[in-house]
Amino acid sequence: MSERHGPRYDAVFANVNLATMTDGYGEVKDGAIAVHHGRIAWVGARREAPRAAVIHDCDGAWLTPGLIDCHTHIVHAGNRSDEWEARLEGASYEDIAHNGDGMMASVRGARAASVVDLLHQSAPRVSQLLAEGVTTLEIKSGYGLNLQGEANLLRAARRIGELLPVKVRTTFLGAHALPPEFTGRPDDYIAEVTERMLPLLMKEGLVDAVDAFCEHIGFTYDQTERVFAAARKLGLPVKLHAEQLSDQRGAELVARYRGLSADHLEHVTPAGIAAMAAAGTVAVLLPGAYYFLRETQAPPIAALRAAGVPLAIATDCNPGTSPLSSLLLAMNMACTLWRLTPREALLGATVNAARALGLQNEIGTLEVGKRADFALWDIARPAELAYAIGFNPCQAVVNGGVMRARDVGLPAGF
Ligand code: DI6
Ligand code: FE
Repeated sequence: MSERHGPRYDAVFANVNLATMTDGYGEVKDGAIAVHHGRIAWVGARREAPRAAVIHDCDGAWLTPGLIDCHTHIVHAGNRSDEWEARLEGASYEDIAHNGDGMMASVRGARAASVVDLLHQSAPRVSQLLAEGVTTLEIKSGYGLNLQGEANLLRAARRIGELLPVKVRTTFLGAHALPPEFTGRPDDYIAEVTERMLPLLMKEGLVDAVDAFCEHIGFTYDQTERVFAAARKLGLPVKLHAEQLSDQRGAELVARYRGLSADHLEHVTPAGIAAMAAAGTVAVLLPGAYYFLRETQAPPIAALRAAGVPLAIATDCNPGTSPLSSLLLAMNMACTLWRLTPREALLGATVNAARALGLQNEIGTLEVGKRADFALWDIARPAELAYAIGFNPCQAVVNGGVMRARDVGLPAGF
């Protein structure tokens, strides 16, 4: 490095322990990491750290890749604590869905809300995630179930990415439930989703991926395949709510379309697992929904692991089945309820979550060339991240090389 031309790096974070997540935790004790133009430019031991314009002394903190919540319905209006209370008094999720409540209450709420309403209601939940070191967030539509409603949810999702320090990936989930206007005509609704909604939303730049709910209270295998075929025609990647309540062969279907992920998977079969492993489709585990619905059928973790399927963990933040806005708690639940190791849990919220979004070359590990998105933690060992219940050891967050305070909200005036 030539002194005359000044330092080659914008900033160095020194006096840190790194969990690079490149080989398990990929620990580098007493390390340093340099950033340049928003990217990671150097990773190594502190004693070899290069010069930089700015040196951040991190006081022995642990530094991990920014966390990634790869499955959320976080943009929604209102909540369903009334339905939750009814369930505690004896009703089942299916009973509620068949009564036209449940998800339909959220649909009515979303349709009545403006983009600004959706933004105001959702930002506090997003802020909660961002305070836990989340730097990338997937947000699904699926409560509009018509062109205007779905567009507004996705516009609010995009606005969140503009107004808060987080990268947002949007997923169009038009095939989430059958809207009341289409009662008895699910195939006509799928035509509306594939022939009108998806192309128009795509044209507005609102869709990064396409999802569906393949379930006896959602859509059939064949209807889901029509959605995937439409996505493929537009060059969009697919993912699927698969095998949450029953086996529909959804994992096989999404793997056949080389999908990014199959999500939930409590009822996935060996054939589904084999298909996912062959296609490189990530298993996104959602312990919040399992917990909140008091499910008893755990996803077959040992079989997924044995097949080499990458395991990601996400909040599934939604008002009906997972009113959870803590990714750290999701990690704890995955360990406690399903016996993931704390290392698998952190891999699931970093490198494998990146893969579930198709962003594995961009984020998820501390490697030269990736975006400089980090979380800094006041912990002694990485396992503490999944260990604590309802405790947040995040000290600060770095987005694209820029350090920010842990707690952030919408800018004043919003
Ligand atoms: N599975 C879920 O757990 C959520 N959506 C889905 O397809 C539930 C969404 C809701 O009940 O509002
Ligand atoms: Fe979901």
